[in-house]
Amino acid sequence: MAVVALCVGLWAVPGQLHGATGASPDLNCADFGTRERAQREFEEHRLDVHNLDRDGDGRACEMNGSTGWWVWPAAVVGLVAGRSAARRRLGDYTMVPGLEGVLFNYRFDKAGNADKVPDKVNLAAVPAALVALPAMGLVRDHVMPRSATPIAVHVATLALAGLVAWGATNAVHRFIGEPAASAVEDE
Ligand SMILES: [Ca+2]
Repeated sequence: MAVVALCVGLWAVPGQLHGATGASPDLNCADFGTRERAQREFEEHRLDVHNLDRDGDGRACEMNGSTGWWVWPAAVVGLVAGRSAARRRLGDYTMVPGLEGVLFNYRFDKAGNADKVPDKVNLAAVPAALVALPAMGLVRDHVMPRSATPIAVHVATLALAGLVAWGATNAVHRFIGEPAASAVEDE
């Protein structure tokens, strides 16, 4: 018991000293999951108080992982998956498996012939998902924990984009309506 109390005491005292002096806790590159988050911390202080930029080139924790442009494809996959799941639930169309079902719908004319048409909404998701880059930058730097890794940011991107697409598809269906059975599987 005494040993535990001593350990807790030794661990707690430095924290209390920090609190007493009002200084922020010392941070190292290992405390940051991404170099972008470390960069934001670095830029918040005029001096490099945490010594995150040892070579002094203005870039913090270069050895840390980066979320980079991978947020973009993660958002595209999330948007398409969320929309597809919602449309499947709404019964708008029969899913065509694979990439073909993502890129194309099948529409029947009066004679009953199937017409393959590009899915413009899914195609529009590719440039639209660029919005996720600044948006997820804000989420990563202001909402997620400091230690969130690039994988965690990408999973969050996928989930958020999926939820947005799911909600938007259901809202469009409710307020505007989509053509019923606009696409069915090609026979
Ligand atoms: Ca540096």
